[in-house]
Amino acid sequence: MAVFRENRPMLSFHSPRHRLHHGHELKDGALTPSHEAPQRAEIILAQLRGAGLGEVVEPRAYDRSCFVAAHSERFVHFLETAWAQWAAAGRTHDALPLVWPVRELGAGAEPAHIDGRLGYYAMDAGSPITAGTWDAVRSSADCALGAADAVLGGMRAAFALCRPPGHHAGPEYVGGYCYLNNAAIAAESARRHGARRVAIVDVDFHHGNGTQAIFYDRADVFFASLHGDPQWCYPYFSGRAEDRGRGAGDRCTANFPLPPGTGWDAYAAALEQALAQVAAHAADLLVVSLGVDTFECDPISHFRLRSTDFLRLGARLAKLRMPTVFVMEGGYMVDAIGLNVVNTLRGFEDAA
Ligand code: FKS
Ligand code: ZN
Repeated sequence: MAVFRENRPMLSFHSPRHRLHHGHELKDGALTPSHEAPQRAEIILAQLRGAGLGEVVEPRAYDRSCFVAAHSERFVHFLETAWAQWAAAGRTHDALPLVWPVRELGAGAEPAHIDGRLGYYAMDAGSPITAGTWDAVRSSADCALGAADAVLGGMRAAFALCRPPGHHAGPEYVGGYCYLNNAAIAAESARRHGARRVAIVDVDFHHGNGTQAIFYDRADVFFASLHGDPQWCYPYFSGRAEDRGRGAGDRCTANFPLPPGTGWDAYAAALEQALAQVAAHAADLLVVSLGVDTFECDPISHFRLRSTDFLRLGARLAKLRMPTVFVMEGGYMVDAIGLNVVNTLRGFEDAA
Protein backbone atom coordinates (compact mmCIF):
# COMPACT_ATOMS: atom_id res chain seq x y z
CA MET A 1 0.00 0.00 0.00
CA ALA A 2 1.38 3.37 -1.02
CA VAL A 3 2.04 5.99 1.65
CA PHE A 4 1.58 9.66 0.77
CA ARG A 5 4.05 11.85 2.58
CA GLU A 6 2.22 15.04 1.63
CA ASN A 7 -1.41 15.90 1.47
CA ARG A 8 -1.30 19.10 -0.53
CA PRO A 9 -3.50 19.73 -3.58
CA MET A 10 -2.13 18.51 -6.88
CA LEU A 11 0.50 20.35 -8.86
CA SER A 12 0.26 20.92 -12.62
CA PHE A 13 3.02 21.41 -15.19
CA HIS A 14 2.71 23.48 -18.34
CA SER A 15 5.17 25.07 -20.75
CA PRO A 16 4.31 27.99 -23.07
CA ARG A 17 6.80 26.51 -25.54
CA HIS A 18 4.10 24.09 -26.74
CA ARG A 19 2.95 26.98 -29.00
CA LEU A 20 6.07 26.58 -31.15
CA HIS A 21 4.42 23.48 -32.62
CA HIS A 22 1.44 24.00 -34.93
CA GLY A 23 1.47 21.63 -37.86
CA HIS A 24 -0.76 20.32 -40.61
CA GLU A 25 -2.32 16.92 -41.26
CA LEU A 26 -3.83 15.13 -44.22
CA LYS A 27 -7.54 14.97 -43.55
CA ASP A 28 -9.63 13.18 -46.17
CA GLY A 29 -6.70 13.69 -48.52
CA ALA A 30 -6.36 17.44 -48.02
CA LEU A 31 -3.63 19.19 -46.05
CA THR A 32 -5.27 21.23 -43.26
CA PRO A 33 -4.24 22.68 -39.88
CA SER A 34 -3.98 19.80 -37.43
CA HIS A 35 -6.72 19.01 -34.92
CA GLU A 36 -3.84 18.83 -32.47
CA ALA A 37 -3.63 22.64 -32.23
CA PRO A 38 -2.16 25.11 -29.68
CA GLN A 39 -5.57 26.29 -28.47
CA ARG A 40 -6.14 22.84 -26.94
CA ALA A 41 -3.52 23.47 -24.27
CA GLU A 42 -4.47 27.14 -23.87
CA ILE A 43 -8.09 26.22 -23.08
CA ILE A 44 -7.08 23.48 -20.65
CA LEU A 45 -4.69 25.88 -18.93
CA ALA A 46 -7.37 28.58 -18.54
CA GLN A 47 -9.87 26.13 -17.03
CA LEU A 48 -7.24 24.59 -14.80
CA ARG A 49 -6.27 28.00 -13.40
CA GLY A 50 -9.90 28.76 -12.65
CA ALA A 51 -10.58 25.39 -11.04
CA GLY A 52 -8.66 25.80 -7.79
CA LEU A 53 -6.88 22.48 -8.24
CA GLY A 54 -3.53 23.82 -7.09
CA GLU A 55 -0.62 25.61 -8.68
CA VAL A 56 0.42 25.47 -12.35
CA VAL A 57 4.19 25.70 -12.78
CA GLU A 58 6.69 25.52 -15.64
CA PRO A 59 8.94 22.46 -15.52
CA ARG A 60 12.72 22.72 -15.59
CA ALA A 61 14.57 21.56 -18.71
CA TYR A 62 15.60 17.90 -18.37
CA ASP A 63 18.58 16.24 -19.97
CA ARG A 64 18.03 14.38 -23.24
CA SER A 65 19.13 11.17 -21.49
CA CYS A 66 15.67 11.19 -19.85
CA PHE A 67 14.13 10.86 -23.34
CA VAL A 68 16.60 8.21 -24.44
CA ALA A 69 15.36 6.09 -21.53
CA ALA A 70 12.16 5.37 -23.51
CA HIS A 71 13.47 5.76 -27.08
CA SER A 72 16.61 4.90 -29.01
CA GLU A 73 19.52 7.31 -29.17
CA ARG A 74 19.37 7.48 -32.98
CA PHE A 75 15.64 8.28 -32.90
CA VAL A 76 16.15 11.20 -30.52
CA HIS A 77 19.01 12.37 -32.75
CA PHE A 78 16.63 12.21 -35.73
CA LEU A 79 14.08 14.40 -33.92
CA GLU A 80 16.83 16.89 -33.07
CA THR A 81 18.09 17.15 -36.66
CA ALA A 82 15.11 16.48 -38.96
CA TRP A 83 13.93 20.06 -39.43
CA ALA A 84 17.41 21.41 -40.19
CA GLN A 85 17.98 18.70 -42.79
CA TRP A 86 14.55 19.33 -44.33
CA ALA A 87 15.17 23.10 -44.47
CA ALA A 88 18.66 22.54 -45.95
CA ALA A 89 16.95 20.64 -48.79
CA GLY A 90 15.07 23.87 -49.56
CA ARG A 91 11.71 22.84 -48.13
CA THR A 92 9.54 25.30 -46.22
CA HIS A 93 6.28 23.44 -45.53
CA ASP A 94 5.87 20.86 -42.72
CA ALA A 95 8.19 17.85 -43.00
CA LEU A 96 6.03 14.77 -43.65
CA PRO A 97 7.00 11.21 -44.63
CA LEU A 98 5.68 9.68 -47.84
CA VAL A 99 7.39 6.28 -47.91
CA TRP A 100 7.62 3.59 -45.20
CA PRO A 101 9.70 0.42 -44.80
CA VAL A 102 6.71 -1.96 -44.54
CA ARG A 103 6.93 -5.77 -44.54
CA GLU A 104 9.69 -7.14 -46.78
CA LEU A 105 11.12 -3.68 -47.33
CA GLY A 106 12.14 -4.40 -43.78
CA ALA A 107 13.87 -2.12 -41.35
CA GLY A 108 17.32 -2.23 -42.91
CA ALA A 109 19.75 0.58 -42.42
CA GLU A 110 18.62 4.15 -41.83
CA PRO A 111 18.78 6.07 -45.14
CA ALA A 112 20.78 9.27 -45.41
CA HIS A 113 18.23 11.37 -47.35
CA ILE A 114 15.71 13.28 -45.26
CA ASP A 115 12.76 11.72 -47.15
CA GLY A 116 14.05 8.27 -46.26
CA ARG A 117 14.76 9.21 -42.65
CA LEU A 118 11.27 10.68 -42.19
CA GLY A 119 9.66 7.40 -43.28
CA TYR A 120 12.12 5.26 -41.34
CA TYR A 121 11.16 6.96 -38.07
CA ALA A 122 7.38 7.29 -38.57
CA MET A 123 4.33 5.01 -38.43
CA ASP A 124 2.14 7.45 -40.41
CA ALA A 125 2.01 10.99 -41.83
CA GLY A 126 0.27 12.34 -38.73
CA SER A 127 3.25 13.92 -36.98
CA PRO A 128 4.46 16.89 -39.03
CA ILE A 129 7.85 18.33 -38.12
CA THR A 130 8.10 22.12 -38.26
CA ALA A 131 10.76 24.64 -37.23
CA GLY A 132 9.51 24.77 -33.64
CA THR A 133 8.49 21.15 -33.21
CA TRP A 134 11.53 19.84 -31.35
CA ASP A 135 11.47 22.67 -28.78
CA ALA A 136 7.77 22.06 -28.13
CA VAL A 137 8.21 18.29 -27.98
CA ARG A 138 11.00 18.62 -25.43
CA SER A 139 8.95 21.00 -23.31
CA SER A 140 6.07 18.51 -23.38
CA ALA A 141 8.31 15.70 -22.11
CA ASP A 142 9.68 18.12 -19.48
CA CYS A 143 6.11 18.54 -18.17
CA ALA A 144 5.78 14.77 -17.78
CA LEU A 145 9.16 14.55 -16.04
CA GLY A 146 8.26 17.45 -13.72
CA ALA A 147 5.00 15.77 -12.76
CA ALA A 148 6.77 12.45 -12.16
CA ASP A 149 9.32 14.21 -9.93
CA ALA A 150 6.54 15.90 -7.93
CA VAL A 151 4.88 12.56 -7.22
CA LEU A 152 8.18 10.81 -6.52
CA GLY A 153 8.84 13.66 -4.08
CA GLY A 154 5.76 12.70 -2.12
CA MET A 155 2.78 14.43 -3.73
CA ARG A 156 -0.35 12.38 -4.12
CA ALA A 157 -0.94 13.52 -7.70
CA ALA A 158 0.37 15.77 -10.45
CA PHE A 159 -0.91 16.75 -13.88
CA ALA A 160 1.36 17.17 -16.91
CA LEU A 161 -0.38 19.38 -19.46
CA CYS A 162 1.63 17.81 -22.27
CA ARG A 163 1.36 19.11 -25.79
CA PRO A 164 2.13 17.57 -28.23
CA PRO A 165 0.82 14.25 -26.90
CA GLY A 166 2.91 11.08 -26.74
CA HIS A 167 1.21 7.70 -26.54
CA HIS A 168 1.51 6.72 -30.23
CA ALA A 169 5.27 7.38 -30.26
CA GLY A 170 7.21 4.11 -30.04
CA PRO A 171 10.84 3.24 -29.33
CA GLU A 172 11.84 4.55 -32.78
CA TYR A 173 8.87 6.21 -34.40
CA VAL A 174 6.58 9.23 -34.36
CA GLY A 175 2.90 8.97 -35.33
CA GLY A 176 -0.62 10.21 -34.58
CA TYR A 177 0.44 13.74 -33.45
CA CYS A 178 3.08 12.18 -31.12
CA TYR A 179 6.91 12.47 -31.06
CA LEU A 180 8.30 11.60 -27.63
CA ASN A 181 6.24 9.24 -25.47
CA ASN A 182 5.62 11.43 -22.42
CA ALA A 183 3.87 8.73 -20.36
CA ALA A 184 6.66 6.23 -21.03
CA ILE A 185 9.31 8.85 -20.19
CA ALA A 186 7.52 9.55 -16.88
CA ALA A 187 7.29 5.83 -16.11
CA GLU A 188 10.98 5.30 -16.91
CA SER A 189 11.93 8.24 -14.72
CA ALA A 190 9.89 6.77 -11.85
CA ARG A 191 11.64 3.41 -12.27
CA ARG A 192 15.05 5.09 -12.22
CA HIS A 193 14.13 7.05 -9.10
CA GLY A 194 13.12 4.08 -7.02
CA ALA A 195 9.63 2.93 -8.04
CA ARG A 196 9.93 -0.86 -8.29
CA ARG A 197 6.84 -1.24 -10.40
CA VAL A 198 4.81 1.27 -12.43
CA ALA A 199 1.33 0.90 -13.90
CA ILE A 200 0.13 2.90 -16.90
CA VAL A 201 -3.58 3.23 -17.62
CA ASP A 202 -4.38 4.72 -21.01
CA VAL A 203 -7.91 6.15 -21.25
CA ASP A 204 -7.45 8.06 -24.51
CA PHE A 205 -9.90 6.97 -27.23
CA HIS A 206 -7.02 5.67 -29.37
CA HIS A 207 -4.85 2.70 -28.49
CA GLY A 208 -1.53 3.71 -26.92
CA ASN A 209 0.47 1.58 -29.34
CA GLY A 210 3.74 3.39 -28.63
CA THR A 211 3.53 2.95 -24.86
CA GLN A 212 2.59 -0.69 -25.33
CA ALA A 213 5.57 -1.26 -27.65
CA ILE A 214 8.07 0.38 -25.29
CA PHE A 215 7.12 -1.92 -22.39
CA TYR A 216 5.82 -5.00 -24.22
CA ASP A 217 8.63 -7.32 -23.02
CA ARG A 218 8.85 -5.98 -19.49
CA ALA A 219 7.32 -7.08 -16.18
CA ASP A 220 8.17 -3.91 -14.24
CA VAL A 221 5.77 -1.64 -16.15
CA PHE A 222 2.16 -2.81 -16.51
CA PHE A 223 0.15 -1.25 -19.35
CA ALA A 224 -3.66 -1.26 -19.65
CA SER A 225 -5.60 0.53 -22.39
CA LEU A 226 -9.29 1.12 -23.13
CA HIS A 227 -9.84 2.26 -26.70
CA GLY A 228 -11.88 2.16 -29.87
CA ASP A 229 -11.69 -1.28 -31.50
CA PRO A 230 -8.77 -1.21 -33.96
CA GLN A 231 -10.96 -3.01 -36.53
CA TRP A 232 -12.64 0.37 -36.97
CA CYS A 233 -10.47 2.92 -35.25
CA TYR A 234 -7.02 4.47 -35.58
CA PRO A 235 -4.28 3.18 -35.20
CA TYR A 236 -5.88 0.05 -36.77
CA PHE A 237 -2.83 -2.20 -36.32
CA SER A 238 -2.63 -2.55 -32.55
CA GLY A 239 -4.80 -2.78 -29.46
CA ARG A 240 -6.36 -6.23 -29.87
CA ALA A 241 -7.52 -8.02 -26.71
CA GLU A 242 -5.23 -10.96 -27.59
CA ASP A 243 -2.11 -8.80 -27.26
CA ARG A 244 -1.03 -9.34 -23.65
CA GLY A 245 2.73 -8.88 -23.58
CA ARG A 246 5.71 -11.07 -24.46
CA GLY A 247 8.52 -12.91 -22.68
CA ALA A 248 9.10 -11.48 -19.21
CA GLY A 249 6.24 -9.07 -20.01
CA ASP A 250 3.69 -11.80 -20.66
CA ARG A 251 0.34 -10.74 -19.04
CA CYS A 252 1.75 -7.27 -18.30
CA THR A 253 -0.23 -5.67 -21.14
CA ALA A 254 -4.04 -5.59 -21.09
CA ASN A 255 -6.13 -4.25 -23.97
CA PHE A 256 -9.84 -3.46 -23.89
CA PRO A 257 -11.06 -2.66 -27.41
CA LEU A 258 -14.59 -1.27 -27.28
CA PRO A 259 -17.04 -0.70 -30.14
CA PRO A 260 -17.75 2.74 -31.60
CA GLY A 261 -20.71 4.23 -29.72
CA THR A 262 -19.59 2.96 -26.30
CA GLY A 263 -21.10 5.03 -23.46
CA TRP A 264 -20.36 5.23 -19.75
CA ASP A 265 -21.94 1.94 -18.59
CA ALA A 266 -19.98 -0.32 -20.94
CA TYR A 267 -16.90 1.86 -20.50
CA ALA A 268 -17.11 1.65 -16.70
CA ALA A 269 -17.40 -2.15 -16.85
CA ALA A 270 -14.19 -2.41 -18.91
CA LEU A 271 -12.51 0.12 -16.60
CA GLU A 272 -13.31 -2.11 -13.61
CA GLN A 273 -11.55 -5.04 -15.29
CA ALA A 274 -8.55 -2.94 -16.28
CA LEU A 275 -8.15 -1.45 -12.81
CA ALA A 276 -8.52 -4.85 -11.12
CA GLN A 277 -5.43 -5.90 -13.10
CA VAL A 278 -3.65 -2.67 -12.15
CA ALA A 279 -4.38 -3.34 -8.48
CA ALA A 280 -3.12 -6.93 -8.82
CA HIS A 281 0.14 -5.66 -10.31
CA ALA A 282 0.89 -3.85 -7.01
CA ALA A 283 2.74 -0.92 -8.55
CA ASP A 284 4.27 1.95 -6.58
CA LEU A 285 3.12 4.61 -9.00
CA LEU A 286 0.31 5.11 -11.53
CA VAL A 287 0.64 7.00 -14.80
CA VAL A 288 -2.66 7.92 -16.46
CA SER A 289 -2.51 8.67 -20.18
CA LEU A 290 -5.42 11.08 -20.08
CA GLY A 291 -7.18 11.62 -23.38
CA VAL A 292 -10.63 13.18 -23.31
CA ASP A 293 -11.41 12.29 -26.93
CA THR A 294 -13.79 9.68 -25.47
CA PHE A 295 -16.21 12.64 -25.15
CA GLU A 296 -19.53 12.29 -27.00
CA CYS A 297 -18.91 15.36 -29.21
CA ASP A 298 -15.29 14.65 -30.14
CA PRO A 299 -14.87 15.39 -33.86
CA ILE A 300 -12.51 12.46 -34.66
CA SER A 301 -13.49 9.77 -32.13
CA HIS A 302 -16.50 7.56 -31.49
CA PHE A 303 -17.29 7.01 -27.80
CA ARG A 304 -20.12 8.71 -25.95
CA LEU A 305 -18.83 9.83 -22.57
CA ARG A 306 -20.52 12.94 -21.17
CA SER A 307 -18.70 15.72 -19.32
CA THR A 308 -20.03 14.45 -15.97
CA ASP A 309 -18.68 10.96 -16.73
CA PHE A 310 -15.16 12.37 -16.44
CA LEU A 311 -15.90 13.16 -12.77
CA ARG A 312 -16.70 9.47 -12.31
CA LEU A 313 -13.58 8.43 -14.21
CA GLY A 314 -11.41 10.54 -11.91
CA ALA A 315 -13.15 9.23 -8.80
CA ARG A 316 -12.66 5.62 -9.91
CA LEU A 317 -8.95 6.20 -10.56
CA ALA A 318 -8.59 7.73 -7.08
CA LYS A 319 -9.97 4.54 -5.54
CA LEU A 320 -6.71 2.80 -6.48
CA ARG A 321 -5.09 4.89 -3.72
CA MET A 322 -1.86 5.22 -5.73
CA PRO A 323 0.47 8.16 -6.25
CA THR A 324 -0.71 9.32 -9.67
CA VAL A 325 0.82 11.20 -12.60
CA PHE A 326 -1.74 12.41 -15.15
CA VAL A 327 -0.25 12.91 -18.61
CA MET A 328 -2.32 14.77 -21.21
CA GLU A 329 -2.92 12.94 -24.48
CA GLY A 330 -5.80 13.65 -26.94
CA GLY A 331 -9.17 15.46 -27.01
CA TYR A 332 -10.30 17.62 -29.92
CA MET A 333 -13.64 19.14 -29.01
CA VAL A 334 -11.99 22.33 -27.86
CA ASP A 335 -15.15 23.88 -26.38
CA ALA A 336 -15.28 21.08 -23.80
CA ILE A 337 -11.66 19.92 -23.53
CA GLY A 338 -10.90 22.11 -20.50
CA LEU A 339 -14.04 21.09 -18.65
CA ASN A 340 -13.49 17.39 -19.35
CA VAL A 341 -9.89 17.49 -18.14
CA VAL A 342 -10.74 19.51 -15.05
CA ASN A 343 -13.66 17.18 -14.30
CA THR A 344 -11.35 14.17 -14.36
CA LEU A 345 -8.88 15.85 -12.01
CA ARG A 346 -11.63 17.20 -9.75
CA GLY A 347 -13.32 13.80 -9.59
CA PHE A 348 -9.95 12.37 -8.53
CA GLU A 349 -9.26 15.07 -5.92
CA ASP A 350 -12.74 14.99 -4.42
CA ALA A 351 -12.53 11.22 -3.97
CA ALA A 352 -8.93 11.27 -2.73
C1 FKS B 1 -9.33 9.30 -38.24
C2 FKS B 1 -7.94 9.86 -38.49
C3 FKS B 1 -7.06 9.59 -37.33
C4 FKS B 1 -5.05 10.35 -36.21
C5 FKS B 1 -5.62 10.33 -34.85
C6 FKS B 1 -4.54 10.53 -33.83
C7 FKS B 1 -5.06 10.50 -32.42
C8 FKS B 1 -4.04 11.03 -31.45
C9 FKS B 1 -4.37 10.81 -29.98
C10 FKS B 1 -3.28 11.46 -29.13
F1 FKS B 1 -3.54 11.29 -27.84
F2 FKS B 1 -2.10 10.94 -29.39
F3 FKS B 1 -3.23 12.75 -29.34
N1 FKS B 1 -6.00 10.54 -37.26
N2 FKS B 1 -10.25 9.71 -39.26
O1 FKS B 1 -5.60 11.39 -29.64
O2 FKS B 1 -4.47 9.45 -29.68
ZN1 ZN C 1 -6.69 9.91 -28.96
